[in-house]
Amino acid sequence: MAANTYNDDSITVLEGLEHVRKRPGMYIGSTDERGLHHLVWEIVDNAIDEALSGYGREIVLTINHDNSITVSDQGRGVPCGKHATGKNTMEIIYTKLNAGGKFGGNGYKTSGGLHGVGGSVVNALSTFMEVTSMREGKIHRMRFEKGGSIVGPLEILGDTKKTGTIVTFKPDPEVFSTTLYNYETIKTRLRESAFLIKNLKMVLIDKRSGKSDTFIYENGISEYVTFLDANKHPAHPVAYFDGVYETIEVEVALQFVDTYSETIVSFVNNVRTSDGGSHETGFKSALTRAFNDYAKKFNLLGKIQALDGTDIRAGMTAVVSVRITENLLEFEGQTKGKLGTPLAKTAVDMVLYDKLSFYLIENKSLSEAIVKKAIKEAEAREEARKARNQARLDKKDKKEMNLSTKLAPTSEKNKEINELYLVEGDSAGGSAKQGRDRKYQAILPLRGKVLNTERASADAVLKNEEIATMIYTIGADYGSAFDLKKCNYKKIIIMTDADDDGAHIQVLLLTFFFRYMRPLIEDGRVYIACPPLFKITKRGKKEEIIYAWTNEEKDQILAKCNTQTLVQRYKGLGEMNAEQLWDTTMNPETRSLIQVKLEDLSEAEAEIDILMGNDAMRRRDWLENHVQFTLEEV
Ligand code: 28G
Repeated sequence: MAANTYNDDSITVLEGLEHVRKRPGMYIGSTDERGLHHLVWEIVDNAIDEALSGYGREIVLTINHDNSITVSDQGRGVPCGKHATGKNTMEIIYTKLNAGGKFGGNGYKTSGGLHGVGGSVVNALSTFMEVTSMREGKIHRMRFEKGGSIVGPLEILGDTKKTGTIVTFKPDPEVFSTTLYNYETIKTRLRESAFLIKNLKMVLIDKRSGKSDTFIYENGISEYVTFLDANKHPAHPVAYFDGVYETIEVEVALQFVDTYSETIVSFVNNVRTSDGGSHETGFKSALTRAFNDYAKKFNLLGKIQALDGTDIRAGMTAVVSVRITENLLEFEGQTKGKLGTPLAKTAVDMVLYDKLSFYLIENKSLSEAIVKKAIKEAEAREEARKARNQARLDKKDKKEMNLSTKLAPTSEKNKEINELYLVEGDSAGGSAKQGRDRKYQAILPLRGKVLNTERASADAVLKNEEIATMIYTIGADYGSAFDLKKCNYKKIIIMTDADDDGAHIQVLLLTFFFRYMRPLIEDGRVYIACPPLFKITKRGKKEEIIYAWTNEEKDQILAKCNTQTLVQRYKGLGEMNAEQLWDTTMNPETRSLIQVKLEDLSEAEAEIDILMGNDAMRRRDWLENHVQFTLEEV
């Protein structure tokens, strides 16, 4: 029987794959949702590599009913001839670690070289994997089960004129904490690849829901910038620059819009560098130099010495993509999301400076407008700095910026436990002030809508009273000067009504923290309070009050009640008295808090401005997809 002939071989082969199953983290980072999706990226990257080598322009990814994944490409087909070892090459590629899939030795055609582990790792972590290779006129197929065991020899299924590879795999539930694939996650990634590789067609099909999307971009990263700037008002068509320095290929697309925030998304070999690195440094350097040289040349600076990079970049969206040969690749940082390669700085700087300088002269009115905006930003910063100094002086005078009327501070100073509640509305703020534990809970009521910091200039943001108060009470400055160590609070808790307005206020505050105090979010200090939706009063000898946070919970409670009950639906925090607010929402023993985490900060960065348009539904969607709400473990 065929299975027997394969048994001996599979034992030796499995030594490698067994290690993958024992220590999956070493190969795919984690075994949670992220690791689960990592399997998909590995297989898709192989298909992309084949396309980058010049074979096939279309990749189709199907999420099957059973959460297995099928990827197909139109490349040359995985080789399946006899390997030097006597086995067929396909078997080697999918059962030996680091063999095949990724093409070594032919320059920068790998997708990142970060996790280049490929098909065998995916095989090791799957309940089954099936590889079909169409080449040399035949359809070849091989199937593996339960972590890469060979079920039978390579089969020839028939003849074909096509070429390409089809891989299907099903992640092993014994390995992963979840095996449910997320359509949006895969969609975002495929779209990103399509943006990065001009004319690469990416098709996504979800058999579970019937959803489907196709991505193909003739103009690559220029269209990426257009996508990121949807809903904004561009000051000019996207500018695109490319060139090669030594062996490094550089592509930059950028656009200035009517808002003030800065978005830079960077890539190395089509892999996102979420912490930037030398290529981003080179980009910023070229931009600052080109604009300053231009401004000096045309006498636009006036009293100012030089423009600051951050001021120039206000309202700029840019995508920077470089391709580097494997021998030059260096990554830094804990998550290896930062490019180290020093030559990449020089490359981007050199390529961009010349071309951008030329562009600025060719587009004088635009260049002048950006320089003027940057000068205004610089002046605003200077004003804000003066205002801060003044505030410090005022504080010495015990005037405390007339904050004392609004902020109810904690009675004890303890950065390690103190909490700041940001409360929607004055009336809820009043209850919160009464109900709180004043030792360590501070209350700041917010009047009306919070300023949309995405749409406002740094100047306007800092002049806004609510925001100035927040910056002041948090006490750790903001922007590049933000210093987490100085933060006065361990937890910053957003407490709003559980309605649309409340959700809007949450997003506005998160946007502010994201743009001006990002380390707060990264450090997990930002929370959302969860007020209950229902108050159930049980009538009887002794009246008893029970709270419910969801409809289901309410129904369960009512089903268990045999006495007369009164159900009250809370419309807002204002309907709760101080004691109720403490019991349900502020008492650490009974409250539930949602910790705000951003799964992928650069993704959030790119989309937060789309989000800040006027569509409440899209905002909700975004929040649900991108902000991980994790219930605090008490
Ligand atoms: C559909 C999902 C994922 C792939 C290929 C094509 C070749 C290949 C893949 O070769 C072994 C090692 C270095 C050459 C290469 C075919 C050359 C000639 C290939 C994929 C052989 C790997 N003919 N397509 N691997 N190399 N698609 N899609 O995995 O020397 S993997």
